Amino acid sequence: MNRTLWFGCALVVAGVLAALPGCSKKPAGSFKKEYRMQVTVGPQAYWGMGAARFADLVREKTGGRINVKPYFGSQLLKGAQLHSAQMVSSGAIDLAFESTINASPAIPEMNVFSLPFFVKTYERLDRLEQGETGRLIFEAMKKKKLMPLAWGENGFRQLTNSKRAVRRPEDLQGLKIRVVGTEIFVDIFRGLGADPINMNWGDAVTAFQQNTVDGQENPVSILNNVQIFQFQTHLTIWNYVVDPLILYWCKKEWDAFPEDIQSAIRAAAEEAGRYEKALCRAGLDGAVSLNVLRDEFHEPIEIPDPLRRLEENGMTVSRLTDEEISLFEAATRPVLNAWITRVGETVYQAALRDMGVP
Ligand code: X2X
Repeated sequence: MNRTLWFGCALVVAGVLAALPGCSKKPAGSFKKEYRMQVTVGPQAYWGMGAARFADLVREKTGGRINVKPYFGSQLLKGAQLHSAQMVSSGAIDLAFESTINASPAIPEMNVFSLPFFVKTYERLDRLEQGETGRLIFEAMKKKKLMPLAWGENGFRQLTNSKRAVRRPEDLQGLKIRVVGTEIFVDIFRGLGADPINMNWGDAVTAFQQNTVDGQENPVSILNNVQIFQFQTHLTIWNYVVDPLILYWCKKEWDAFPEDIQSAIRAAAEEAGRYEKALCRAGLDGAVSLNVLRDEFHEPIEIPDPLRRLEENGMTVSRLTDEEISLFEAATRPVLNAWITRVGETVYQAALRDMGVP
């Protein structure tokens, strides 16, 4: 067969194969040069380190065929972190390692983690992720053209401010608190008598530095990351909401990957998620996560006791007692009740069952 004829036949065969149902998978070698990943925070935050680890693992496990590049600080969104799910769904961004808060405008079910004083403990959180609740959230994502790959974690969100120790709802009266731009946070802080202000994370960090807000709420890993103690010295540990992360990919793009690529990426996501979670929990769950980091990842951690580090840097830490928590719980009960319908009764009931709450 001469060369031209051979080439022509090969083209015809390739065309027929491509037209066959089930043959729409991308052939090896036709991947994008770079898959862009949205990440809200910077590379030094544990969340950012998890994103970088995922990119490394994907490269390693796909033999360099898939190149994921994290874009930190919501660069791809010009700071607008709440648009992440929508952008990944449309394929404008390939993937995200994103907070369930930031994805909640697209997936309202994710607000189950932001119901005030609902989840409270790591044990309950793990049950939600591994149970029916997690499954329902993943299903809701797929319907919105997002392919969930693994859970990560930002953590339980704690309150800091520059004015006074907050131990009771009345201590929050009139404090100007930066919150993420989703409605449930405004409802919670208004309900507690504070003055909540929506801001994207990049603007929030500037607001802390310039002292244009009195306080904010974020997990301790983020507090250490932005050295909040330089600007605000009162910390309230109250676990009032939890902030899991999910690593997700544009579903349309995902479905076109060959199976070996899908399983390599999934394995990378699971490993990176487990690593990132351990970083965020280290020193906050007894020895559990410190041991995971040491035994599985062989990595010493720089801050083995994140709360002590905040205290050593001048913060006063108010660890609320159960009685104190119950005052906040009562004060935010109307918000919780109002948001059950927004989360959806099915997910809410699944969450109660998963957590073993009667
Ligand atoms: O904006 C925040 O507070 C942050 C960084 O925690 C989230 O992305 C939800």
